[in-house]
Amino acid sequence: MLSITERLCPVRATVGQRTLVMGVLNATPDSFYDGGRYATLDAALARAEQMLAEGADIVDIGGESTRPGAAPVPEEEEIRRVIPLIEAVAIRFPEAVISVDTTKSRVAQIALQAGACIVNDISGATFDPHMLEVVAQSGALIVLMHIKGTPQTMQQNPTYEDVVAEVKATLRAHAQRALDAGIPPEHIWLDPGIGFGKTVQHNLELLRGLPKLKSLGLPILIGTSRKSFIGHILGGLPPDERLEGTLATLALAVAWGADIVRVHDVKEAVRAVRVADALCRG
Ligand code: YH5
Repeated sequence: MLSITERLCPVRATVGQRTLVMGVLNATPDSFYDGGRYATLDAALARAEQMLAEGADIVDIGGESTRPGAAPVPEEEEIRRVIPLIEAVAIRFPEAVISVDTTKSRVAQIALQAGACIVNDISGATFDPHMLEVVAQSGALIVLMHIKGTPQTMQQNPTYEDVVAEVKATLRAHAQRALDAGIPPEHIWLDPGIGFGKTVQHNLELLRGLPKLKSLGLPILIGTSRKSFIGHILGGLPPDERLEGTLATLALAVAWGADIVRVHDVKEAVRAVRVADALCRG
């Protein structure tokens, strides 16, 4: 079994050189249209294999739906959903870099023992007081995302005086807390949290304001994939019709300094960011 430090090598060597693609793998029961646990695990493993073959640098495995208004998932249920899949992916694909999408320190701790090396925390490590110590003592990398409120409340009339300035100040504070907890700067990525307590206009301002977030000096992850602001701009298109709009956001996010993009459509995203990288990074 590789250590967390060894598992992190490929991302540490490439981040900042080219745009990394994080593929979304949902371990929620509705995601693979199936009641039986083994069939579900098999379908999810097949999807992981496909994403890796399509060029995903990271596979992001989550068991809690963080869509607006979604009910929280109890810790034991999240563990039942996520840990067998992380273990299976880590064993079948020993080179895969796995992140766990969770806000719970116990889920993170078990996931890191099962083969994950990145914790993707949509709360910026604010929902669980033990998250930063778990990440610090394991040697894992953490993604600290901005959210206004909770997934239950975030879309209830979010307001900001200056969304870019407020998100930047919060992300700076999140990073400082992580540093104070003993996490090295090379193990901290920041994310403005597109769609998490933001209106369509806020999301657009945040993407346009990416160069200002870059001045925090840490890698920036952007998650726009299939999100509702894209459907809104395109006259109300449903999630499965938002690929082209997503690719437009990726190209500009790369131009404005995104280092990692989190996407559902790996093949298309890899092609888009490779071309954007060639244009932007020479
Ligand atoms: C993110 O931005 N997002 S889960 C609603 C949709 C489509 C997609 C159909 N986890 C992020 O992907 N982690 C999620 O409407 C994330 N950054 C990071 N770091 C939400 C999601 C989605 C929601």
